[in-house]
Amino acid sequence: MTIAEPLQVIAQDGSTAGFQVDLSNDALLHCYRTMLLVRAFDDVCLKLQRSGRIGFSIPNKGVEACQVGAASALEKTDWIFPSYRDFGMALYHGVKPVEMMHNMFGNDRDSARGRQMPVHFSFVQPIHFVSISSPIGTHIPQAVGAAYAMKLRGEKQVCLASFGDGGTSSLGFHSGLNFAAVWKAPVVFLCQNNGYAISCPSEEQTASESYAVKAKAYGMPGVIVDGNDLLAMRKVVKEACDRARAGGGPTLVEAKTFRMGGHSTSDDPTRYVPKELVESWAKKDPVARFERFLASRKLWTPEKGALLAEDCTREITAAVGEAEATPAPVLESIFSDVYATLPPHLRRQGQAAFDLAARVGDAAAGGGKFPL
Ligand SMILES: Cc1ncc(C[n+]2csc(CCOP(=O)(O)OP(=O)(O)O)c2C)c(N)n1
Repeated sequence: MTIAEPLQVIAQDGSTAGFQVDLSNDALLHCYRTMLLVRAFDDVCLKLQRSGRIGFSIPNKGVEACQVGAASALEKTDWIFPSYRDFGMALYHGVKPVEMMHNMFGNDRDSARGRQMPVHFSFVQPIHFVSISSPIGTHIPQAVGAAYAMKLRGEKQVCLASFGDGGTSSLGFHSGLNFAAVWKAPVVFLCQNNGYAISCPSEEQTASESYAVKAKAYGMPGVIVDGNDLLAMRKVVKEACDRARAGGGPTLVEAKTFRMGGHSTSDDPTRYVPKELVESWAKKDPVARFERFLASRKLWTPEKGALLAEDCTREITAAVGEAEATPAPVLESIFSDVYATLPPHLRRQGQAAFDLAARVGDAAAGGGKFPL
């Protein structure tokens, strides 16, 4: 069996062999800064978690171009059904790091007011970024349903459903792709194949020759793309969005990439990822490749890059200061925004909890801290 070569636009040396770049210099620099912001967010969150100030985070190092290139192909009216490793998609579209940081601390300004785990962001502005869902694959049929609704209403939006290689083993993947193709729903399925589902390598995940080939069985196009190449990602996701908007139905995009860190802050990848593999992918670092591309257009020097990286770290550090200083949600907020009229049994249970907190203090009643 031969596996198609992943589509590539930016060669390792940064050249693009006459490719027509459809982004302005400012837009290219915005993509670059977003990738640096993701890296800074990652670094700072790792330190926060290790020092016990937040409970949990998800590293994104290595997959930044995949997220940002895909996000750049979307319109602000489109909807993102993200995986938990898609920080760059939110940041690219203008979600402020501090809004994400409020969620990392589960404080009173977190959009879920502390009712979700850290990293489980949800935003309605400036783009619909649907709440990250921990159970793998559940958001895939949700994206299909939303896309089908858009089609029935005659709207021209697209849903992007993003998931990992492990996500392809979920029931949601199979039912979602099947119905999307049958209904010609305007949805783009992005499988970020980063080689592992926690410690499970791809060769134990599937016996198929690739993930993209699965598209054939459902009756939609499947494309393999270099996930460390921002412009190649943009190109294939944009083509898939255009087809979806024009009524041509869904596409499955397999982006080949690599996570250059742990699955989460609770994971130790040195126990299962061979050192040589990490070293070989480090040479294909997506941020360094984009820097070489920008340099070829006179948009980047090491000094400019260092200044921009410092600027991103400052922005993230300021976000931490603001989020950490924001109080935890008050206990009474557990039912806010949940019911129009609180059912009597919950009113009784809530009252019992509030009475307990009044007697023994909030800390004994939970204290709003994430228990990891
Ligand atoms: C239904 C379900 N089964 C198992 C888990 C535990 N789990 C959390 S992340 C993960 C691996 C997912 O890997 P992949 O989809 O490849 O995404 P990646 O983390 O590599 O980005 C698993 C098995 C879960 N969250 N949900």
